[in-house]
Amino acid sequence: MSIENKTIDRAAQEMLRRTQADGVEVVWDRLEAQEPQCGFGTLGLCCRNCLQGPCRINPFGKPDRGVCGADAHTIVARNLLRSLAGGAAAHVDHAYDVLEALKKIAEGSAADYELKGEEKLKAVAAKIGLDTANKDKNTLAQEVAARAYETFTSHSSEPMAWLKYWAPAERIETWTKLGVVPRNADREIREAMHQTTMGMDADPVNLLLAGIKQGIVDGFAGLKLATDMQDIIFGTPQPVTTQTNLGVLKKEYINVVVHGHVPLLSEKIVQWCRELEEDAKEAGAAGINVAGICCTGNEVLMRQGIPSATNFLGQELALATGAVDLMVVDVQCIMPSLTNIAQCYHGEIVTTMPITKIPGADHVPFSFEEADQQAEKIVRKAIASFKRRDMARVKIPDEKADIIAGFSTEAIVGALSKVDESDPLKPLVDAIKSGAILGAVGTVGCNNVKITQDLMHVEMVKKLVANDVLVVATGCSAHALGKAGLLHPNATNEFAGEGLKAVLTVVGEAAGLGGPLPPVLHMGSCVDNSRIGDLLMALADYLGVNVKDLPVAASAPEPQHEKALSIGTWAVAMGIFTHLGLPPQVLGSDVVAGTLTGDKLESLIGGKFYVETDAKAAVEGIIEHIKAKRQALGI
Ligand code: BF8
Ligand code: SF4
Repeated sequence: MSIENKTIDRAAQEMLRRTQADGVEVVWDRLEAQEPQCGFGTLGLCCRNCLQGPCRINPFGKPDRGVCGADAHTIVARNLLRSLAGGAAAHVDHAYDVLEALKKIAEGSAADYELKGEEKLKAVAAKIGLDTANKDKNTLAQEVAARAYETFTSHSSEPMAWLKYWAPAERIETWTKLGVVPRNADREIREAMHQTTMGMDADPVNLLLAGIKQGIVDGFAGLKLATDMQDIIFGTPQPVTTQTNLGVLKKEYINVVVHGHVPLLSEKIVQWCRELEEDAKEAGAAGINVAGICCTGNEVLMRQGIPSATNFLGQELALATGAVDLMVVDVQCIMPSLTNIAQCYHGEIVTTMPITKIPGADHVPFSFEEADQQAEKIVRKAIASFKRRDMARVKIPDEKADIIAGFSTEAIVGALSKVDESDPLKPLVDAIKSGAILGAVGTVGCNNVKITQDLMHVEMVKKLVANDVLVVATGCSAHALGKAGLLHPNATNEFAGEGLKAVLTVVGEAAGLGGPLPPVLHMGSCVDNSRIGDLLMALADYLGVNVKDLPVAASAPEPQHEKALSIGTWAVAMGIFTHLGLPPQVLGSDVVAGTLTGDKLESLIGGKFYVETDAKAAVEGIIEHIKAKRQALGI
């Protein structure tokens, strides 16, 4: 495969030429070594859920059952449910960590942090029915944390706490009818594991309903809870300008890269990189430069304007610059190969979490109680590592793009309020009604090595905005769009349709940008997809309709992680038409694939999956859906 077919990112292409010349193996090489990938696995038709297996089903004949008698539909549905539980578990565990942090900070046992998001704290407390008057922030935060913990500790059959507070009544009613309302996040994930063990559920439709429940668990006990807690601890993002791509690394500086997902550590690393600036200079560097990768990169980008180095598929290539002195990781989406690449080019890999260790990496255990001490230790390691760097081997691609990020729901409403202070959503809703904005699409999710890096994200979004569709983005999609210049106001003039351009210009100028807003609003990390949910719920509320009736869609053009599947399932459960640019491993069962993409699911829940691997066709399908929703609304 040519380098141009591996990635459209010019910085990544340059680094790939380097790794190829040096004979250093990276993710694309490992995919090639795996090919042809197992056909049974690709279709979801293998099962190793008990020791009588592994069993595999022949899609064209015999055997058509596993040893225990499970058929293709059971096996495919069971495998999918396990993946969805995996995705939900990742986000819920992340949320639980930041909830625990909030509690400790509020109680004073994590003294290295202070609560910066007082406004958010009050807004959340009011929404969940707490009396906010005359309480200091730490007392109020303890009360919020206690309520949030009920999401995990309730033993009743009531809807899960964080869902009960935030989900629209219409959704709870719909989910209740389908029997998919989660009660307790941990219990539901446990139940999914139980339900998929040998000799349990064999009914594919029942298993799929359980999968939808996992999506709802993820959306409320994962995404929403994590975002709320993080905003209370670190503040709600507001627009920031910064840069993205490997060109943000600086040769003369000590380069520290934060990678992973949870901002508890990365925020501290950013702080300590600033505090140890003088020590860095003493070591001969011009200073310390921090850059982010993946979603923890998005978190510090959104709140601190820290530049982002690259997205998922570029993580090894950042090390191939030879300029990364230290990469510190927390959880999720971290390639175990990083230590090999660092050995070839330079740089120390530091793991920090007890459930994410990598052989060859240095492990510095992270805790909220001693966060400053540990962050300082890690940054000092970076300074020591810089002294070992071979400057002759540093090769930083001269590629970076200017971006605006930080569009939390609050920031978007804030910008709109500059157009209409008393009724901020009105300008947006009017633009949608008049057709100046046809609809909105959230492009989210990953890179996947099976798809040319960033290509599907960028191609789809250029076509969407040209058709007057407003795009909001998170996760690695936002990184991809940033690298391609789409998170900058110039892209509005270059790519947006006339209607969209006019609206973005009015709002951008009113908000003091001196020009349009970018055509793509960067709303944050993957857990920040909850911000998109909040915005949609607010819009639906304003219009007096349900989220499922809005002219909107979601798209994960290049999904790779189980989290992308569980987020997508949450979107479908919210009633959203959800595009995937690559089919999940379910094609071995027409019952499963057909149900997930079928009209029956849409009639029951309002949303469904739409799989299309071609960018142009995918955009056509999405626009057709948006137009049908507009027609149904009579606009
Ligand atoms: O949580 S988009 S590759 S980094 S899983 Fe991973 Fe996918 Fe990137 Fe963020 Ni989300
Ligand atoms: Fe085979 Fe059934 Fe065991 Fe799966 S659960 S490995 S299909 S015997």
